[in-house]
Amino acid sequence: MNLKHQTLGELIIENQKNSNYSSGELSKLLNGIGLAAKLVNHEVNKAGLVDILGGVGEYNVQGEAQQKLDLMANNTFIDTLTKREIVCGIASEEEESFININSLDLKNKNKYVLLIDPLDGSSNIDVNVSVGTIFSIYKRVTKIGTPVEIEDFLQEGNKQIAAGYIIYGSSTMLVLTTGQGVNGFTLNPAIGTFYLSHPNMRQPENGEIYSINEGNSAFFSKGLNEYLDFCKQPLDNKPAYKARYVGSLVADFHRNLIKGGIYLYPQTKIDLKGKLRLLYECNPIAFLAKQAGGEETDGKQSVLDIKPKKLHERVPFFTGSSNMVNKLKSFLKEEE
Ligand code: AHM
Ligand code: MG
Repeated sequence: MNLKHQTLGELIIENQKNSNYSSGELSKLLNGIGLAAKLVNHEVNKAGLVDILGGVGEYNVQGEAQQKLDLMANNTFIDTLTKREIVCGIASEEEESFININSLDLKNKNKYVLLIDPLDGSSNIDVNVSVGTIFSIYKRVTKIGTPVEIEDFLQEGNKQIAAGYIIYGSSTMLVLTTGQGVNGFTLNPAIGTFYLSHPNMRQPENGEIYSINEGNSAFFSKGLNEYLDFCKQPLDNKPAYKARYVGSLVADFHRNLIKGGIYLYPQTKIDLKGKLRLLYECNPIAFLAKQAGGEETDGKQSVLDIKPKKLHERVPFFTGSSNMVNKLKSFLKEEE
């Protein structure tokens, strides 16, 4: 079959034959994520039509105003996956603590836990700009059949079994890795099927785009500001790089994955750990970047090597085309 005619479901079944995870559990989980993504996509797409926009007047665990669609996406992913009994635990950026599905059902013998940012970039919802869902899957480390524990979630990113994102953009795409490269699927909304539109995605080694909230530059380190000056240095009478920043990690990463570029969310003198969450945002995106031939770092080490201490931990994060990230690292190293 022509690869481009393959669906997400077909590719999952095909991978199942070749992988160690042949029990079908991972396949069911990935299909469940695909289903929840379609439900969220449906709501996000009609957001302008119904009274669903705007905040709900509540604050999530990070102290940020929650949007109605944030809550809807959170509930949709949790309900869909809990009802299908395909995970033993879920941790969400929108929930203070992890959800123990085994304590609801002691017959639950599933071995995977899911970590999810149900609707990333939600400050963009009101202005019709792309938002996304980011997810990460690990094998639990505690005994199967018992309630999950915090250590099942606090694993290093390099232990991820699968990770991906859904971008609700001009078209809806699901981009996925199970550790054998990266594949991108585009949703055909007429029939509700994800088709393999971007097989074996590779991030160009070089790029011309840098993506950062430069409005914070007064609070950046000297080394980072010197790197940003370098990005703006003219080369052959034109600027070396273009600045492009959506303010939605999924959208900024997705563009840079395809075109080549670097995304930066550093620590600042005010936010010493940066803004992005290690478990829900940085680890899954870093896994995808590495699988696509790109690079990632927290400025000193791969984020995938960080042993998390808490669920909502934040880290500085830089990811993109390998040569661009390596160049950034040389500027950050000089200031150590
Ligand atoms: P969120 O999970 O609350 O949406 O925050 C994460 C988002 C990222 O998608 C984006 O890259 C970043 O926050 C933008 O932050 P800022 O507005 O500080 O530039
Ligand atoms: Mg987020």
